[in-house]
Amino acid sequence: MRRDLDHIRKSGLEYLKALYGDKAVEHAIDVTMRFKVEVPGWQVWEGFGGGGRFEGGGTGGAARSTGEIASDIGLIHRLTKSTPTVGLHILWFLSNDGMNGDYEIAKKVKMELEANGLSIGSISPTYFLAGSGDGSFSAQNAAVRKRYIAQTVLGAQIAAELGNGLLTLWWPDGTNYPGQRELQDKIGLMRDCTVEFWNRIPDEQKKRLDKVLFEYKVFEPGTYSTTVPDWGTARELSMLAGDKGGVLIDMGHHHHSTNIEQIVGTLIQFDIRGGFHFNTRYAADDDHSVQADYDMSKLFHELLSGDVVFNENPAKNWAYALDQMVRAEKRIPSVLKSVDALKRSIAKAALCDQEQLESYQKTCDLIKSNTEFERAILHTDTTPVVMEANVRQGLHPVPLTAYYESGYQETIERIRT
Ligand code: AFD
Ligand code: MN
Ligand code: MN
Repeated sequence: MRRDLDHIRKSGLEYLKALYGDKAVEHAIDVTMRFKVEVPGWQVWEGFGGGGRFEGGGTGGAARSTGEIASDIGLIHRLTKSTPTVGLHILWFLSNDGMNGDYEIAKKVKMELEANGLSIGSISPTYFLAGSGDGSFSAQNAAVRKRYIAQTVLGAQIAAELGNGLLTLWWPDGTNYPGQRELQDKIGLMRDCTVEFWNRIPDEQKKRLDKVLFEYKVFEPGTYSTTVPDWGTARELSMLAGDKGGVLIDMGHHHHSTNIEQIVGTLIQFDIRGGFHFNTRYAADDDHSVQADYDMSKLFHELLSGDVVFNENPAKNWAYALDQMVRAEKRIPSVLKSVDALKRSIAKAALCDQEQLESYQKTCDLIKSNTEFERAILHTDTTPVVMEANVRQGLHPVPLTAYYESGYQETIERIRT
């Protein structure tokens, strides 16, 4: 039965206005229309042998080239008006030999993206792949460290001159056994290489960089130790990158019980530049598409109340990107689902009656505070807000439906064999 989407949208908005008032609903619609999220190229990429970034055998239709990546994400942006930038991994997309990055290729990819209404987003040096068996910045072999430092300096140049000034750094460095390497040597080398790459970036490029975000991960691939395992280590390293250094929070990179919104609040209160890689993680890495769960809307409560999403000073705004890639799922639908989930979540946070909440907090009445917080951030279905935001932007109320009806998936599965 084809649902009457207009009736659902209009009656749903009436319900929400009864709950929160016209002004709050209009604010939530506005916030939902304005929110933008980067889609890194690997979200739609077939990867090595057609699967995830680490394995083969993925579903049909995944993009095989940067041109196809640009075409796929360009369609996602046309369907959502929420994904104008594309993140690029240097050795995956900007390299001829898988060992060194190539500025000329970056210029070509920039044109491919622009031809699809997109622009370059974050630049990620690739510290894994061939030659990183003993680590990258923490490798014992100076020639290995030198190669990765050079790639990072190139990444900064591409980010500054061709991109939006965003350089995002994640290292696989770690160990699998006690005694495999001296732990202090590894973090010491990481520190020294960070100082060296930052010193080698020309001042002109440093000025044009927006953020250099240091991503942490509690484990994987290292199972005994990870050299950058938490936000504290990431923060220490980021302070070596002058006033551009910050911390990148990847949802899937924490122990399950970690209170991530506490990390967000701390970074905001200490005025530390930040960014997100959004996904859902049930177990380990190779993260799944985003779900509009309580965690996600609690995060947006911190981000909106900390004014790091739509701050008038762009330097204060955090960088927002997806980071997911499960080989078993069709790529474009999983990204459209994630964009929808993020919009639902920010809309919940935007509906929260902060004034009422703070009045309860002042009385130290735990249940009143918690139930007021939950009213918007846990219990409210913001489908009508997202549908209205889409319709006002001239989009199909449900972009995923529009995609399925477009026939694009059948086409790419047919031609990308
Ligand atoms: C892996 C890492 C990290 C990184 C991503 C792209 O865990 O999340 O951001 O690959 O390099 O998922
Ligand atoms: Mn990540
Ligand atoms: Mn990850």
